[in-house]
Amino acid sequence: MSSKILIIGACGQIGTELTTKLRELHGVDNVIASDINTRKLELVNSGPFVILDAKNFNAIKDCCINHNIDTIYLMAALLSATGEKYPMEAWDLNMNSLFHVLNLAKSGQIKKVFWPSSIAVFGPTTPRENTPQHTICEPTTVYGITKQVGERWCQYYHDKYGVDVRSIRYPGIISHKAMPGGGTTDYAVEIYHEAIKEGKYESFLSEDTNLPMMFMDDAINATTQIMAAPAEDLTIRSSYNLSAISFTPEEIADSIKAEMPEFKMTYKPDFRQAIADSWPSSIDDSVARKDWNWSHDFDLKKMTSEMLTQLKKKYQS
Ligand code: VAH
Repeated sequence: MSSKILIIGACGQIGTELTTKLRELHGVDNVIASDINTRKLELVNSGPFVILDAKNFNAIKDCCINHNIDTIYLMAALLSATGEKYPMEAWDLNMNSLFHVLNLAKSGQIKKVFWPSSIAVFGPTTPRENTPQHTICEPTTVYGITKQVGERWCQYYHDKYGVDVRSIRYPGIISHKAMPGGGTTDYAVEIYHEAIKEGKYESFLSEDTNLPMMFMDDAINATTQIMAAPAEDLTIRSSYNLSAISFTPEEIADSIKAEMPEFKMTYKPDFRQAIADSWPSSIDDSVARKDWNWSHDFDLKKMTSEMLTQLKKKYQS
């Protein structure tokens, strides 16, 4: 029997595309999308949608009971840049939403949980190149702290209560269907939109800031793959390292110039530079590749081609 799925934070950058994919896999009526408001009307009108506050335990529990939910994808969070502006709000949302979902799983109300972590769990003392699955994690952002502590709680609830929670340390994610919000890697999405609209972009990270990144299709595939994997194959219950490509603002600008020679790039680093400088530049995801056969599909050239093609349709139609 198909899962009955609740996506919390369905209107976000990942949630938007995850909702579409899960509805393709499980059937529209088996995937309840939810968010704190109805800011994405096309999502609200594309299938079952409920307004849900990720910080409200009773509201989440009632939703699970009313819709007979057995699986939750918890995608709501305040990201790295926003978390530095509103630290207590980031702690409240990122941590309490996780506790609510883990406790619903512990009580048996739901059977399976997906919770996204991030390369933001790493900090300036983490080995920067080919960062291993098990290493030093001393994050310097509130967002990174919530992800590091969240991973510990996921491991605890799995080991202590048998909760089937699965997690991925997403790198920066690039997509064209929904804008990211409040992230340090958002420049890698904004640049494509500005290239089409203005033919130029001013990067808030310096030209040589090398960060792990991934095209959305790869991120969505990884998410559905880990959730479909046999539980006995999963050796990591904190969160899996995941990697695809790493690039600098200069390299993504050059990939755009290869298709749009007139594109102009300038650099004006802001407060997000210090966040980016605390993160690794490449990730070792060999454990994910071994445990659940993960592999990425998009390199920088292929991603740029897809982004420019899709955004030209959006802005030039
Ligand atoms: C952010 N996009 O920039 C998120 C992500 C690795 C970065 O977690 O905060």
